[in-house]
Amino acid sequence: MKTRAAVAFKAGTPLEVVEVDLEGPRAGEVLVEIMATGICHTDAFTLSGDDPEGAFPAILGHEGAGIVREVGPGVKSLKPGDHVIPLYTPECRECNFCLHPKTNLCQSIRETQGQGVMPDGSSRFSLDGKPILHYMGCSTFSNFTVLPEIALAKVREDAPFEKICYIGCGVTTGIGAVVYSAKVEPGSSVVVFGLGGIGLNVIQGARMVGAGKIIGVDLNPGKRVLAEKFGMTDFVNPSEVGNVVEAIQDLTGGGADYSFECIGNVNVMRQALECCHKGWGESYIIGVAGAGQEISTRPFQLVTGRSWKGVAFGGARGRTDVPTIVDWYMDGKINIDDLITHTLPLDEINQGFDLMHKGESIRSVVLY
Ligand code: NAD
Ligand code: AHE
Ligand code: ZN
Repeated sequence: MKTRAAVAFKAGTPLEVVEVDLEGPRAGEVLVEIMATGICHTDAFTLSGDDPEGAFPAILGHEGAGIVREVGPGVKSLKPGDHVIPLYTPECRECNFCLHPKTNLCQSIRETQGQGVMPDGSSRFSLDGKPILHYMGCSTFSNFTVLPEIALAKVREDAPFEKICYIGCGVTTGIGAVVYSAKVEPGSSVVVFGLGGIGLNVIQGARMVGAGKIIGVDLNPGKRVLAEKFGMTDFVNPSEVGNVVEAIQDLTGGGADYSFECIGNVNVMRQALECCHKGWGESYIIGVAGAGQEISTRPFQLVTGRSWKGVAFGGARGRTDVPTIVDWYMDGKINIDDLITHTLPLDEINQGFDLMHKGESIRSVVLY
């Protein structure tokens, strides 16, 4: 079939909306009509050329929601008409990662996914007979896409696609880091570095579990009002304080119980670790840093009881946890609507990237 898609032909250039060819689902695969997709900073990161796994030409996008249109041989858990959210972290429920209680990082198809192809090693997308690569196993910047069955969470049919697409990455990444990974206790102090599409979800996750102080750190003072609405109790602008770590130690009586880095800046990652409380503070890296970047600190920071951790997709097991997060939204337990600041047609997708780079959006959502 033919489908409209925004193609990244090479790093550092805008996406081009063209009609591409899409082959139908093979064994264990599912054809999905994407109804809406968010634009995450990670899409911009890969498009910039900083992603060591970035390969082109590719169809980016990994934060979508849609409807199953066709299933390949052997697919049992899904049927045409089902509403689904694509999962860049799949859940096969069989690999040694899925069977381990301490991780959500299913590895059953990770290698081919990183190469931009389906598990059998080939791409379903092409243009003029030449293959175009998949991205993060999702490629939600295409109106129709093909995914493995294990990379789709079936969700309730009364949930609006244009809102729940954000659960495909940002919402789950932020709230999940608090709830599933850090397991933040009521009354804890939490610091969130970067108040964008991920950080604001960390903030609402912290409020949801009853954290005490919730400190937001951002260079953009324009993020303050929305962060307060989502539960931030204190704001630190690094350009207004001499030393960010000391400012947080002062606000928390010696250091934070938990910190989350939601930027992808290795210098900020160090601050996020060092602002944690001696003896027990835990720092979680969520932000994705470019090729060649490395983190550093004095080992004494760890010897004295701070822990440095990291998390992908909020520690969520997608097929199990994503339907629950959709319920949280539908029951009014979490706020997604106020974080979706812009909606755009596919033809204007590059404007969504511009808004992100200018710091004017939280999430832009493309509606097909
Ligand atoms: P975003 O652009 O919406 O937000 C980033 C925020 O950081 C902005 O508010 C910006 O003003 C602020 N900022 C930038 N530099 C800063 C600095 N030096 N000090 C303080 N604030 C600063 O991005 P996003 O969509 O929220 O994504 C954030 C990061 O998380 C990205 O690196 C993205 O790739 C990553 N990410 C990781 C996962 C995961 O599973 N680990 C999932 C999604 C996104
Ligand atoms: N490809 C990059 C790493 C990118 C990365 O860390 N991606 C996160 C999700 S970001 C979503 O917006 C992730 O899932 N990581 C775990 C994994 O298996 O990729 C690189 O550095 O090579
Ligand atoms: Zn993302």
